[in-house]
Amino acid sequence: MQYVVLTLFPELIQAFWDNGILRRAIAGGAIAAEAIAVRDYAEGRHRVTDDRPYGGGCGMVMKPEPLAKALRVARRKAPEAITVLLSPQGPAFDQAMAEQLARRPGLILVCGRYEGIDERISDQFIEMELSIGDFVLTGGEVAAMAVMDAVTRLLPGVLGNEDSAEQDSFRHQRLDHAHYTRPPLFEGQAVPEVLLSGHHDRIARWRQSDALWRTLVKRPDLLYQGPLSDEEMALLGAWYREIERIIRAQGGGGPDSPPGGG
Ligand code: 9D3
Repeated sequence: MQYVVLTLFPELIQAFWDNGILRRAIAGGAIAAEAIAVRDYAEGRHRVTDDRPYGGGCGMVMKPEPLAKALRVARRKAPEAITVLLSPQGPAFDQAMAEQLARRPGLILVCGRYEGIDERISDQFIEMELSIGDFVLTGGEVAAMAVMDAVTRLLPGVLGNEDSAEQDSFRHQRLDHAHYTRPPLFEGQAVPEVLLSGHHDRIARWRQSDALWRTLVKRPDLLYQGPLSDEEMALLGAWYREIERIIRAQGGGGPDSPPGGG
């Protein structure tokens, strides 16, 4: 995977590549990464990259000429890559999109600053736009880093454990179960006993149950998005019957009976 990032803040992107999994992925040859400083392609002593918007209004717009020059350099370096603009107007980046992008040979990631880039650059060069969610950033760099982070960990050989990325993709419509490590008692809080039992099948069942419970409570929307497995149906059914028993033990007539038992 080849990343080329166009940015006014190459040091920001370089710091991201210089640490953690990304650094290892570069050292191991799974990815190649290069930042292009758009300012290097701007003219004049001050190398101005922005200008006032035609039609007036507040804020500045990234000038087209430096971006066009930088993009032509990027395409020469990564001729197979798709050109992506990080933009609040794009569709929201998700795990399915990360999986699709991970199958491509390269990504040219264009980071806007100010109010955005001149529309003629979008028309001429941009093949795809991506947002990372409905909140306002100051530019595309943090979004580009999020995309590269999510894509890189899916590439073959990047996570030491070959199947951990794949495990995620099977489970990505469920939240993870809780995690614990030593000590067994921390500030009065014990680790669930089953995890210390060594019964691997009971542990697997506890984890599936915990993951489903957390999904139900924190992200019920995920349970509407795909089918529940037979095991999940059984777990949900057991909780449902338990909740019914608790309500009946209160003297209530069930979920539709009036508050306070009538
Ligand atoms: C007048 C409206 N502008 C400011 C509120 C629009 C605007 C322009 C540029 C808002 C944000 C930005 C900079 N953001 C990005 O470049 C960006 C982004 C984001 O802000 N949120 C989520 N994903 C992304 S991807 C790129």
